[in-house]
Amino acid sequence: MTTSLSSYLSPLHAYRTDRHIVVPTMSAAREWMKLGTHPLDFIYAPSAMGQAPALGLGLALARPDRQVIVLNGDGCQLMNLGCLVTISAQRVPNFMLIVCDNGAYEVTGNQATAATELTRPVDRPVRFAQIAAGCGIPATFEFESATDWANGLALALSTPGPTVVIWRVAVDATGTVPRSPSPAPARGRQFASELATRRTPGDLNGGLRIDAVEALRESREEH
Ligand SMILES: Cc1ncc(C[n+]2csc(CCOP(=O)(O)OP(=O)(O)O)c2C)c(N)n1
Ligand SMILES: [Mg+2]
Repeated sequence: MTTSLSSYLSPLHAYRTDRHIVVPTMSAAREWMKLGTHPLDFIYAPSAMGQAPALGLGLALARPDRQVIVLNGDGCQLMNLGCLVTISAQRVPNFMLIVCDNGAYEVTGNQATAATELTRPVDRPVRFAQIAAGCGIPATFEFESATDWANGLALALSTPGPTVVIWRVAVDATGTVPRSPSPAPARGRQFASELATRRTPGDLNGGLRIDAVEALRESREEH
């Protein structure tokens, strides 16, 4: 696997607008911050592995007018596979979970996960996209290269979610722990204030319209 995380992040960073809330964690948080952050980013850099998708799900439920993109580590995903079941049950069309699958716990020193093919029987691979589909996630995508991702990004982001995207990413041997950009409580307040005051563009990606999102929310509330 030779595709760097930053080469996947760059086209997403260029594509994102005020319609998107981005919640990056672990090595993705570190690399996303290097590209420059947006007021509607929430850098999730505590040690609570596996909880970023739940934060993103809550944001997607609360703000159907925005599209929420969570950038999760594969190790974090393994620590909370059950979040996929909760996410699919909630029918959030405006939610995308991206799993940065580097096969390792990069930020703590590149220890191999139990899912990486390097340590597993070759005939017993772990496929996150299949796990997501088996948990009822309606849209799953897997990308092996940043070029494929750059070409497929618009389609993936305009497909009604919840969506799970897997990036097969090279591990960065020099990877370090992401630093929280500032104290989390202050950032939380600032983020909430931006969400409350920043104008939301009229539709999501020109495809997912607000009225459709509202209709889905109403049908969800009926269940
Ligand atoms: C329960 C628990 N075990 C271990 C840790 C230490 N820890 C913090 S981040 C991390 C690795 C995260 O790996 P991954 O989600 O794959 O992200 P990557 O670093 O590869 O981007 C580990 C093991 C922790 N925070 N919590
Ligand atoms: Mg990892």
